[in-house]
Amino acid sequence: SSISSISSISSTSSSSTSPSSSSSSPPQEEDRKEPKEERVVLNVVFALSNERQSGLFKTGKIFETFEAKLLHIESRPARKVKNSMASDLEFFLRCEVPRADLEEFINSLKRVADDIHTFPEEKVPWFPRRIKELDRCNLLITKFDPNVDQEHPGFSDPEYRKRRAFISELAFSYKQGDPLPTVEYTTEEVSTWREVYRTLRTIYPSMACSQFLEALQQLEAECGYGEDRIPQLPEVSAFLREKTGFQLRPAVGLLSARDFLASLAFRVFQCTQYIRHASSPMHSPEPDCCHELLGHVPMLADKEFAEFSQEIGLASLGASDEDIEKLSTLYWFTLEFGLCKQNGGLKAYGAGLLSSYGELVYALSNEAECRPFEPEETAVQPYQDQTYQPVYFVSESFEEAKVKMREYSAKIQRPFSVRYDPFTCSVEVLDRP
Ligand code: HBI
Ligand code: NLE
Ligand code: FE
Repeated sequence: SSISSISSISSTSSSSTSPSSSSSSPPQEEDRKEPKEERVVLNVVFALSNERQSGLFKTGKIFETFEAKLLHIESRPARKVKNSMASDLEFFLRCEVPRADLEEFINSLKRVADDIHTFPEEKVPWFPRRIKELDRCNLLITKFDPNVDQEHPGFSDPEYRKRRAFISELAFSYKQGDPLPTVEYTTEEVSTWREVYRTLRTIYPSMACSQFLEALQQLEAECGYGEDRIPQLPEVSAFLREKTGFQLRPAVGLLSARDFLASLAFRVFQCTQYIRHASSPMHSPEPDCCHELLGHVPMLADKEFAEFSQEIGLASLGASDEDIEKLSTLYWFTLEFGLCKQNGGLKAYGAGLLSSYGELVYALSNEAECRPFEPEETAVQPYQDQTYQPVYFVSESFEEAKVKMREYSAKIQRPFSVRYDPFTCSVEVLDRP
């Protein structure tokens, strides 16, 4: 191996943001916090002439002083040192150092070695490379959870909370490749579904985009969609696989944007199985099975939407926190709350609109503010996740939204690029030259 091909995207225990996957309960945000003293990974290359080779052992002392951790060391014959002899050596070290001591650490090394070069390593957040690693992408955001959020209509309903805990258990223990769990829904749950389905069904023909209407018709004909029963994950996932290669996996609840987006890169959609509280069928701030099955699933059955979704997912892998924030805002204003022009009228294609009677009617009324979709501007628009959106973004066509989004994603800076390999269901990571 050669020193010039140093990879800058490996992760160490302190630079990885991934939790351990062994526990069956989902990791909380706490688990991913950085250790108190921030440490950085540094690549160091230096040469030692034959006479100064003892300098290598002096570096050991420096490591000790700064509590630096050696991660890798290799040597090779030196190339460019002045008057170099065949026995002169060049060393490559990869090490972890407290950020506060970085400068002093490098200065100390300079005193014992010749021709020293250092490259701080860019910190890339952990991301899944294989579909199996989605088992680690389950960071739960509990802000709208009925156990935490006092505004949640289920907060003061112990029966509802118990039921939610039971259904969550199915998703907690799920591992990629397991058969998808089914839920025996109660009469009350089915009647909530019925109300949601029936009211939305009446306004879809005039308010939903054509791709949605077409897919919904197919779901009704081939996949048991209708007001009398809540469709189950195995049948819906099989349907999507045939249409676009998307598959479902059960999710405990609202996931972090990073984990949620990462699964899209693999054409996996994280799907909640519980249903909203019976007292608020027309709007829920958190995702539930009505949102997933009525809002997302029909859109994911469309080839172009599926591609759009996967592309946002791929753009998110290993992105910085700031870029994740922007990508999830873009996701929010397109795939969740997007509007587009069709046959001279405004139609909804965002899943958050297509699963909420209240907001769908509002978004297409004269009261709502609409602006043209421009990724650079949309990405920094504050959004509302408790109630209706203050603004909606309109695309000329779905094609246009996808192309603009693609141009935006191409500008995100990452020290590598990714490519999805559908044969192995894995992400290839290509270092930029
Ligand atoms: N989690 N389970 C689940 N379902 C979603 O639809 C969802 C999510 N987490 C984040 C999210 N959607 C988005 O709104 C963006 O933050 C990516
Ligand atoms: N507000 C949506 C609904 O009521 O179905 C859910 C949005 C989830 C992000
Ligand atoms: Fe959603």
